[in-house]
Amino acid sequence: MAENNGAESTETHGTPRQATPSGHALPGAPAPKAPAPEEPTQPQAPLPPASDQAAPATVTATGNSTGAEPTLRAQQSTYLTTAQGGRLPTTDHSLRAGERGPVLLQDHHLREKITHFDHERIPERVVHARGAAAHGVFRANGAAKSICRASVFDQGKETEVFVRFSTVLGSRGSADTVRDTRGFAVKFYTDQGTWDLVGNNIPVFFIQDAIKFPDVVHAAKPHPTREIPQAQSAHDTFWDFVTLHTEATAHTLWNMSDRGIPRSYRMMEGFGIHTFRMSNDDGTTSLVKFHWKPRLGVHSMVWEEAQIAGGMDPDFHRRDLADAIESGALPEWDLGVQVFPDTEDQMFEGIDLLDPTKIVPEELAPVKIIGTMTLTKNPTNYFAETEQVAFHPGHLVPGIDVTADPLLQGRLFSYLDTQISRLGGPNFAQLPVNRPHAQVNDMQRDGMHQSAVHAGVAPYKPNSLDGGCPFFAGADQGALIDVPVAIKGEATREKPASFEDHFSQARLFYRSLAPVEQEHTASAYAFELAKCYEPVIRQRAVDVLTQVDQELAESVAAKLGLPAPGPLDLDPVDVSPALSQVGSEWPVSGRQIAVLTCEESDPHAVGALVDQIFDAGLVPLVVAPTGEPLGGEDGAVAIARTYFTARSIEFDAAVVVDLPAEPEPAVGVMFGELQRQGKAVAVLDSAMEAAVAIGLDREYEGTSRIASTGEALPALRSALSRHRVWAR
Ligand code: HDE
Repeated sequence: MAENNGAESTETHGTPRQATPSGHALPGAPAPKAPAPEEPTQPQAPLPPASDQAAPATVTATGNSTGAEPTLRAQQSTYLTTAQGGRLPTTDHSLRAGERGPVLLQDHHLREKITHFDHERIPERVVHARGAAAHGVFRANGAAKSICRASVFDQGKETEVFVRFSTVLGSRGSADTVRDTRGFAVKFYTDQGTWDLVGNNIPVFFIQDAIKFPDVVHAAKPHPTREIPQAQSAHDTFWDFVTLHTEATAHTLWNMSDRGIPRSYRMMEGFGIHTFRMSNDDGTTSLVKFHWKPRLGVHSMVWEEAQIAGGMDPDFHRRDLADAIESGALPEWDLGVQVFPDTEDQMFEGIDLLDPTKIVPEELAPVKIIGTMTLTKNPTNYFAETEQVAFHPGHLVPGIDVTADPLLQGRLFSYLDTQISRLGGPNFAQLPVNRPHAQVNDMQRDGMHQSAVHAGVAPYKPNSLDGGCPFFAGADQGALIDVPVAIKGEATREKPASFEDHFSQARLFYRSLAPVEQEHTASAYAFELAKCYEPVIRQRAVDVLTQVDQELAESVAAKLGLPAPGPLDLDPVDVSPALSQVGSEWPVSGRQIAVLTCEESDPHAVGALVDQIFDAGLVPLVVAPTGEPLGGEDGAVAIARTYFTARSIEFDAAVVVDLPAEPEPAVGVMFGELQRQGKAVAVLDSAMEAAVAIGLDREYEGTSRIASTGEALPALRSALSRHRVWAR
């Protein structure tokens, strides 16, 4: 229970009293300028909520709210100034003793400019360093209200969010398209305080206990000797760890599957992984697992695309997210929960809900949709927002609580700790992107980078000098009341028997995949293991796979030239069709379509096709031999790429309108890639022979012959909505 909600309190609520020059409070002393408000004796209605990212109770020395206009505050003057506001006549010439003489130490602008520059970088995140983010809004549909009292789930309620997607292993400048898990962290700025749902795109984790986190990260990061490989799991130490800690088998399998190389952040699922505890208005509790379901479906690259993109466009995912938002193709996800009874053993259908290496198949516990998130705005400044944002799985609101999952418990310690060093002290909650949109009145004071000017003299409780402020809230004022949970047992470093099964869920995942996905997974294992220098590690990895699936173990062994495992006696598992990405149809909005042309192409026909593609909500990229617009300057069709700069990875499908009479080799390479990557190609009759001559296979399942450009989109749509021509 809260200690006090005002009624029996001896404390009074009011504006802090004025301090004397010596710092002592003078009860009831008037403010120097404005007349002092009368000091109330009871808790009052809160002030109106701060506007977007406004600073709660944070006042500058000049009396302005620092948060109300964060961007204005950063760039207030039309003139270039020093950091102290002195206007500058130049910033290109340092002060020198004569035109050719030495630079003078007294040049403050020079020293200030270079000193600030010297300190522009902060330490990158120890994991998840490479990320991209966006602002958005979450709209609740009311379906969670019966199980959760958090106001963010009130029917129709809109809550602002900031979302950061990331890779895990690479440094800040590494490629987006590497094989890795992706972070999916959402900050909900709710009116009851900030709630962070800090998840991943894979629903299981490598380890069951946070105490192993430094070990798995040391194993996965570049080798300490040569600091290679960057952003890769294809190396000895990673495979050494995951084969010796077999609880990592399921997560490793997910990483080796197509889930490890998403097509776009917009096309990833997100998972809270751990089980959380929700409580409703009556105090009834339920256990839940969170799922984000992308409206565009879950889609991946093929390995060849990921590799080419790593060289051609290492910022592929970052660009894709920002372009989509800028063009109005706003990414959307439904948020859902799997709900389980909060039983004493916290098990469901034999699955330990506290084991973060396990999922509960959706077929056993359907995902109930409780709201939708739309990303609406790109960050204004990468450093200020995407880099400085600080998520924490312990940022919770009333009605959402943690469980005893030992991985989650360790995370609750780690995030704040790492942020204190990454963000240079304990006051990073005052940074605009981290400020709650609920009102803040804490008793934390001082520290590095303190930018609030706190009034009053008594940041402790109870106090009689600051009018007793701030007050405690009770449940009816939306206080964070801990759910009483019985804890019993002896302190032990043992793990429960239910954590011993390391393979059945890996098997469940693998057997739920379509054959083409299984093939990709086996190839990924072979690729990564072939990069390991130590034969013993390759063999051990195959040995682990013999606990998962006969065919997978055989296939990987064959690809590595290792002996085939003998017949295996593995328990059968039920499959979960929801885990496969193949077979469904999805909206095609935002997909990129190449329009291949030559210098003589009819600008009207190409222009009409470009319009049709735009009208259908897709993005045309016209490719031509040179950058000269088609049809001359008037009524021209702009050229997005030349054959020299274009590469297959940018397109989800292609329309061949014309080809140059003597195409450069890059065009043939593009056809080969489009086919290998299972992308649909619509070819005008008139261009078919030329296309076949340079490598298009007319028997390829994805090739369609069209008589006019008007037939292009209908010909491509079905393959696009399935993401790929899977029968390639
Ligand atoms: Fe994290 N993780 N993590 N993690 N994590 C961090 O916090 C940690 C885990 C996740 O975009 C760090 O501010 C431990 C699981 C995301 O800013 C750090 C353990 C899941 C992000 C940290 C885990 C995640 C992080 C590094 C094992 C999915 C990026 C920088 C117990 C549910 C958030 C930072 C962003 C970041 C610790 C495991 C998700 C070091 C100790 C499981 C999405 O505190």
